[in-house]
Amino acid sequence: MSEEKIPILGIQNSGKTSIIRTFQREFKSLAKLKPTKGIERSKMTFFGKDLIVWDFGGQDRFRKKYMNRADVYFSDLEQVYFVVDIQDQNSISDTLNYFQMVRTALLEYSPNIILFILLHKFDPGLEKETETVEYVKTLGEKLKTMAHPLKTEVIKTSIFNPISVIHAMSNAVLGNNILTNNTEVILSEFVKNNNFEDQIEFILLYSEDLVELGSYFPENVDQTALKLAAKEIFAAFEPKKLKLYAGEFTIESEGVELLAHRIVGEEDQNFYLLVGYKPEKVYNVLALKDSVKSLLDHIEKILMFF
Ligand SMILES: Nc1nc2c(ncn2[C@@H]2O[C@H](COP(=O)(O)OP(=O)(O)OP(=O)(O)O)[C@@H](O)[C@H]2O)c(=O)[nH]1
Ligand SMILES: [Mg+2]
Repeated sequence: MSEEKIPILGIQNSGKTSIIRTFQREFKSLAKLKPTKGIERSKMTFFGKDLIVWDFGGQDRFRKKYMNRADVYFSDLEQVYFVVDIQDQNSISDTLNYFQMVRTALLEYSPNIILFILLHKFDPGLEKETETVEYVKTLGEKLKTMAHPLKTEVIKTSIFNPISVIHAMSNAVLGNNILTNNTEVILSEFVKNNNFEDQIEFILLYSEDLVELGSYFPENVDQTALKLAAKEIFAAFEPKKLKLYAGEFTIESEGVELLAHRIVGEEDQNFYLLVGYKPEKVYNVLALKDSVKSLLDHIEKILMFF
């Protein structure tokens, strides 16, 4: 099977290497990262699909090299990530210049790609700062316009909210996958049909290796709660620990209760459905748990085709 190449671009210090390490759950290495020299490749395998993530070190001298050999670096791609540091407004003109160059190269060598624009370092808490939110929104729109006619998707990420990084990177692993599209629909219909809008904080469906296969978030998702829940999720997903748990368990973290179910799929692959809710907002916890069980049946059937 051929390997898919996924480039991650952006200027120096924007957070590319941190994003890759977070996706690989190498949290310990985050504290001691050095600037990336040239291109660093890391190989990952998910669902039998081999990916090579190309971490394009972002210092100016390297950027020039990539652009001089654009035919080599930017041909035959399906998707590209471009990382923007939203906290460093001084570097934004540098970022926009680089973005423009990358766009030109992609239009020439891989015009059908999806360009994922990561508005990065959108750390938990920033969603409460009106000015930052406005700035980030405008920046996202500007980049989308600049990228035209390339297909784009704008995603906010932060290494302090690992779920946001997994969410963004799962696109690379799964591509434009029918299963994930279906799962998204099923999860949001589940919430709507049961009138759970005000009760459920989030729903996540993960594979064993923590690729997100689908998610539900309400419009005004509480980032702080999610971050805390994420910590618990990652603790629970340590492979050794996981064995201790039965098919179903709950975790409570700072007011968010996490209902976790393991689904065993074909060839003994594990999948996890995580439903986060605040008990004080739920009218009837037992009824909620029952509904989640029926959702599980539904998802189980779909996973069989995956
Ligand atoms: N606040 C905040 N800091 C971050 C985040 N992600 C990365 N950083 C910090 O940003 C700095 C640069 O991160 P790197 O991942 O090394 O950046 P890079 O894009 O790989 O840089 P080059 O290799 O030089 O191209 C480090 O100090 C990280 O700790 C984030 O989500 N929030
Ligand atoms: Mg780096």
